[in-house]
Amino acid sequence: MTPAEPALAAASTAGAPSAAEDAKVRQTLERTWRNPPGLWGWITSVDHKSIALRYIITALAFFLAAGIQAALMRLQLARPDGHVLSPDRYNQFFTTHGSTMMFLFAVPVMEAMGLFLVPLMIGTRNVAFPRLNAYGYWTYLIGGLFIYVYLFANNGPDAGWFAYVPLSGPEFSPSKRVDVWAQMITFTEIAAIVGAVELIVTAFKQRAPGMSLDRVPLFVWAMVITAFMVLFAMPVVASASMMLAMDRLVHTRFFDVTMGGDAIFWQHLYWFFGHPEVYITFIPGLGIISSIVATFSRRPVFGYTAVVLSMISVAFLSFGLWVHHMFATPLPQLGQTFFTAASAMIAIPTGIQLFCWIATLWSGRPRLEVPLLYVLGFFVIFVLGGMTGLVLASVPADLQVTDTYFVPGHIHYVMLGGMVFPLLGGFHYWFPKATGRLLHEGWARVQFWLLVIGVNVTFFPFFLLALKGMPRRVYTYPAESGWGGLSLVATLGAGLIALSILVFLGNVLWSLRRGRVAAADPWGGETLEWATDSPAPPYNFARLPVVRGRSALWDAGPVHEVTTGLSDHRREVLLTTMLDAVPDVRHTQPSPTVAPLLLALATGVTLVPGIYTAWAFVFGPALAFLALLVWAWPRGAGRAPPEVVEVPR
Ligand code: HEM
Ligand SMILES: [Cu+2]
Repeated sequence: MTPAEPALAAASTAGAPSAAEDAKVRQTLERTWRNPPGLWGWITSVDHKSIALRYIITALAFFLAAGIQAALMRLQLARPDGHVLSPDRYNQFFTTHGSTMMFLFAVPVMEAMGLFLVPLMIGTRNVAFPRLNAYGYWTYLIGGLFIYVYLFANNGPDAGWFAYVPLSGPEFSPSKRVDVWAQMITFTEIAAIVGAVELIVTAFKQRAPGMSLDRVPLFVWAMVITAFMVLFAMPVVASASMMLAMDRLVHTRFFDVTMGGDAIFWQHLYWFFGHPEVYITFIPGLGIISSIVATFSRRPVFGYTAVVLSMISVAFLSFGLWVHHMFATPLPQLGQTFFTAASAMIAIPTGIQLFCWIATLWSGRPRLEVPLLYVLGFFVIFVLGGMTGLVLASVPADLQVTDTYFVPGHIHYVMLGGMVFPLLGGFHYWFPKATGRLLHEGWARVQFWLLVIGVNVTFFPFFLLALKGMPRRVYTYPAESGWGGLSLVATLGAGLIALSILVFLGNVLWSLRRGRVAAADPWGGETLEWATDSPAPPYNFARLPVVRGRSALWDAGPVHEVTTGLSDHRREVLLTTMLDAVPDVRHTQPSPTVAPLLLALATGVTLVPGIYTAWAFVFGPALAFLALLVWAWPRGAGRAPPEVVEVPR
């Protein structure tokens, strides 16, 4: 930023402009903020909504790909001695399915919800670093396509989603499969960190005047907390994956026990990330639930401070639990006890939030619309999953069920209940803000019930199979094992889940064209995203709103207050102070550019050949340097340089 100059214009509040004036302002803003037309516009966009929607669609595509693998695995396991998949394919599929769901679906889709909604909820026009945001998306896309190209070439990773050494090391996995996995981790972690930086800076520096920290919507809090977790967790796994790749490519010995390396060290690094990872996908879900609960019980969530503090304590605690994934390794007794206690403790802040939501619903006038249905589904399925987590957190029980079907049973209850249900609730809730139309309610209800039934019919038998001794990650089983009946039930359940997802996709496609047209605020919402049109225009708000209370829309007075003084002709955003959101400076944002795509391609040209030759780390960065030149090149003589103007307090 350049040093602040004396004020040119003040951000002040005024009454609503006349209709004619308003239309003219909107026209100018539209020209300033819209994406350029056509394919070029698509490639160069730096708009947070376009990029977030792209993220969401891409993540859903990966969800479908992983779902198809899941369906094939379930078909293979439907009967004893199945012949749908070879053992090798099965290994590739459970690894790619698990890795896709966690790295290419759950984390990116939740961050994308934040990238779409946070600027709208805090009343600003874009995220803080728009080009970096685009770079994050392209990097994620390349990393995801990379692993799928290899999977199609029958070279998908096959060492499980946590790639334990020594199995994943050079000795026992000599082909390129694990390198593909390790590099995919690096790609997606770069993207996740980029997204986190966007969310934190945007939420702390670009809130609308008046939105002091104690008025920040709970969803935004959830995304900020998640982003901080990403900043602490992702560098650890990205370093671990690079160490693994180096062990494999250039014969470092980080994890090689025979040469003084340490195999358990891999597990520590992986789970120091891996446990918080689960919460990185739940906490945004908690934010979504808070938004839905408030709107559909028509009152603010009970215990705002308690909810924020419990999300923060969940985040903190989740970094102190990772060893509960390693109870089957040699650990001192005291350590085991500590991690058991810490694991059980996380139930406390989670419980507090559940009670706050129940109190809100209890004291409000709940309307049982589809988004709220998903919240109720979350209550039931997530709580069941959480209780099976208590079993895994206690050492003697864990030693009995570790590496049995109990663990996939637990994973799927918590992930589907804690992440997929809130996400689907959020999709139904915010679909009008993204598209201008509502999803069809009847089909949405059909989808919901298919999913609730399907999830239980699929995954409850997993616990029973575990009690009958079925180990996880087996591609088949003999008829004498007695697992055939329950396995068949699980496969039929997976069919119901698939049907539910098909209904959802059909509903989306139908509603995009034929759905009921949505007004700006179809649900009577509490937060600022409902103050602007549906779908949100490229500039988000014609005049930035002013916030007078914790519930921005419900607490607004009879006079519609807005902020004036931002240029309509430049991509200006208003920066406000961190605690009180007092207008501080006006900052001009960059216009659309192809540089982020170029930099992401350079990243690809580093990391993909990097699994074959270390020279990639020489020529790749050279290309990245060229891309950065494009990025930083001063653009056109007539163009105003980014400008920062201080606003008088
Ligand atoms: C949509 C329905 C789903 C079905 C039918 C399904 C099915 C399966 C199956 C059959 C396995 C392999 C079990 C084994 O052989 O040990 C598996 C593993 C796994 N799934 Fe899913 N799954 C689904 C959704 C999800 C979701 C939404 C997530 C996370 C967001 C997820 C995460 C995982 C993970 C992490 C593993 C472990 C992979 C490993 O052992 O390395 N799954 N799933
Ligand atoms: Cu854990």
